[in-house]
Amino acid sequence: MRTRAAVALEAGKPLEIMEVELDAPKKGEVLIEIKATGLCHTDAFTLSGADPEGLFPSILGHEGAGVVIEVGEGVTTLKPGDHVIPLYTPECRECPSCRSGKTNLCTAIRNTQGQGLMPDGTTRFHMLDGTPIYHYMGCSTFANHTVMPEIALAKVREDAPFEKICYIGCGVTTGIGAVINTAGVEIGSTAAVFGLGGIGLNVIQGLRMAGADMIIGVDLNDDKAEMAKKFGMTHFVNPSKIEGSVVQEIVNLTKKGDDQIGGVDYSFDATGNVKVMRDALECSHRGWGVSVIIGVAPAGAEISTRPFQLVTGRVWKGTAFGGAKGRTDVPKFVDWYMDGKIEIDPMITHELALEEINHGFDLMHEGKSIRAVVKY
Ligand code: NAD
Ligand code: AHE
Ligand code: ZN
Repeated sequence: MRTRAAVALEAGKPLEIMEVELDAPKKGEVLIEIKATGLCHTDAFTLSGADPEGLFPSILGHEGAGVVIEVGEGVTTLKPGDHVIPLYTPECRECPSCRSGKTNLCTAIRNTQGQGLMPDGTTRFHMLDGTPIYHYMGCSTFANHTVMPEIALAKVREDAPFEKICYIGCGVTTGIGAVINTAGVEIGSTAAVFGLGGIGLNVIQGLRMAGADMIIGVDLNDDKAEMAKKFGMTHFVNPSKIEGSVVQEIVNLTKKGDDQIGGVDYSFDATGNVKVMRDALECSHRGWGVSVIIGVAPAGAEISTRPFQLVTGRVWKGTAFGGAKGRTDVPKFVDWYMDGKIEIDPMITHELALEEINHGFDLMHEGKSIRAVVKY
């Protein structure tokens, strides 16, 4: 069939809207009509050329929601008409990682996914002249239709609006999951969140749900503070507008009573900047502070700190998709949204047509959007 897509032809160039060919789903695969997709900073990161796994030409996008149109041979858990959220972290429930119960990082199809291919080693997308187009994170939601493995689709309730729940496909789950699954934040905790964008705001929302007392937001853009306050931020620090270091500022903010050491119980990097990751670790409390890396850093970037920071009890962790097991947890996030337990609507600051997708990335780079969503 033919479908419309925003194609990344080359690194650093705007996406091009064009008709592409999409093959029918093969064994274990499902054809989806994508109804809406969010624009995550990771899409911009890959388009920039900084992603070691970035491939071109490809169809980016990994934060979608849609409807099953057709299922391939052997598909048993989905049928045409089902509403689904694509999962860049699948859940096969059979691989050693899934069986371990210790991680959400299913390994069933990770190798081919990283090569922009379906599990059989080929692509379903082609240019009209037959040139293969790579898949992206196994999802490619910047196409009106896509083909995905059954194990990478979460079936969700049918009364949930696509243009809102697409955000659960990455940002919402990553941010809230980082707090609940990865950090395991307790009631009364203190926390610092670096980067108050589409991920950081969801970390803040997760911290409020977990019952954190002090939630310090850090961003270079003052405009991000207003929305963060609405989601539960109690203190704001703009590192470019303080006298000393951001680490010292946070340590001072958290000194209380006879605890004059200071530092937060939990910190989160949602910027992708390795210097910020270091600050996030070093502003966490001696003896027990836990710092979670969420941000994705460019090819070649490395983190560093004095080992003494870890010797003295701080823990450095990372999280992918908030530690969530997609087919199990994503339908629950959709229920939480529909039941009013989590908020999504205020964070979707822009709704665009596919033709306007490059404008959506401009808004992201200018710091003017939280989430822009393309509605097909
Ligand atoms: P975003 O662009 O919406 O937000 C980033 C925020 O960080 C912005 O508000 C920006 O002003 C702020 N910022 C940038 N540099 C800063 C600095 N030096 N100090 C303080 N603030 C700074 O991006 P997003 O969609 O929220 O994504 C955030 C990061 O999370 C990206 O690196 C993205 O690739 C990554 N990510 C990771 C996962 C995962 O599973 N680990 C999932 C989604 C996104
Ligand atoms: N391809 C990059 C890494 C990108 C990355 O870390 N992706 C996150 C999700 S970001 C979503 O917005 C992730 O889930 N990683 C786990 C995985 O298996 O990819 C690189 O550096 O090679
Ligand atoms: Zn993402």
